[in-house]
Amino acid sequence: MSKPLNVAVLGCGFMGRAHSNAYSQVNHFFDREHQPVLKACYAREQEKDKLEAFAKRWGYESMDTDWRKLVEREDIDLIDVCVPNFMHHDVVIAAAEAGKIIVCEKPLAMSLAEAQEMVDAVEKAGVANMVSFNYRRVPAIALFKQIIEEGRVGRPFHYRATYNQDYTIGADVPQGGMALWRLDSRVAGSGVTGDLLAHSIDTAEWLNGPIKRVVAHTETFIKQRKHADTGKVEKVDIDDACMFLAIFANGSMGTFESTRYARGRKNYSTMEMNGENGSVFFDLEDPHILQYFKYADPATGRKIEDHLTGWQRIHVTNFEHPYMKNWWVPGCTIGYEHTFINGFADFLASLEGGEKFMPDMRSAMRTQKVCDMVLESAKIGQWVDI
Ligand code: SOE
Repeated sequence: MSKPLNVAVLGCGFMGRAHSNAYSQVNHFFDREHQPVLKACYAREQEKDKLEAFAKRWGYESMDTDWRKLVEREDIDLIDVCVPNFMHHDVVIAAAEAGKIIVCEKPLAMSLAEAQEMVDAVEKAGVANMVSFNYRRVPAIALFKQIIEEGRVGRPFHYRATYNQDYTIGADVPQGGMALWRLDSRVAGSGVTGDLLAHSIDTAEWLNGPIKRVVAHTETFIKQRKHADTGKVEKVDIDDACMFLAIFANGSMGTFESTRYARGRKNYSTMEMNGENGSVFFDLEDPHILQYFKYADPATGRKIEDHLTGWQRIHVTNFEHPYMKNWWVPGCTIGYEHTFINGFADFLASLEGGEKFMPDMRSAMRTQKVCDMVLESAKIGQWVDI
């Protein structure tokens, strides 16, 4: 049985493209009742030409430069929020009040207070919702989770995450405007903490449980930049880099590092966990590989390390690996865009009575809280309890 799911995507930038592609592809690879239909798209009036080209390229039936009109349309079932962060709050609340299913890009909000209002609205309306922390749907990261659940890491001691890029090093890079709104705190909320560490925190708590305490330091290396909208040199208020230490509720210690000033690092997100029975390591710049070090048998705890033991590089493309039976034959890799397709496949399954989709907005609010506490700790220079 097939059921059309009429989608309106708000935003026609990087994420608008990633989501449009995922809606177009999901039914080609996963058996789901819901068939997303690209019904409408939105961008602001200043981007009308770009919106027209976007609508044509992806085959949207209609477009609008007033998002409220799309939220009010009876023939739209799902509102997908891919606009800059400062708009998430108002769009999500209006969409919840209109009874729409909601997909929202990360970070959920500009602050915990905003996130709380959004969660209240979606829970009051009882609408299905997802937040697109897409990296949980990288097969190798899902396998990381499986390995932990199988007891192969055992008692965890350390969790280590980095998320480094290098695209803002130049002093002549402007803040604001289409691609660089992430540098404008009024539009983005924060810098690397909300944009990049939110991903690392989401996966860290998913893999290793809740973070209890943090102590952070942030830095803004270039303190003034020309604003693309006003043409004036203005103060930069976002964090260019952030490092924090974390104590997890399970007693393990964590380090988190993120910067947009790591020359040569483009989308370098890594995570490593070291436990009593073994260790696991993942690097997003090598996304189909998961590294695993086996020390002890999870059933007995007995040492199995011997003269042949070493780090295994698992090529995560077998039918036994998460999501991979829906893709190609073993050995053929998938890429960045597939994480969004895998995510929508899980979300549609949850609409059809399957497992509850995570992270939903309540879960993403938790990540927002950790981000806010990290920034608070950097501000006061002290440990903060979450
Ligand atoms: C920008 O730095 C960015 O596009 C993030 O906003 C995404 O969430 C991340 O996945 C890649 O980098």
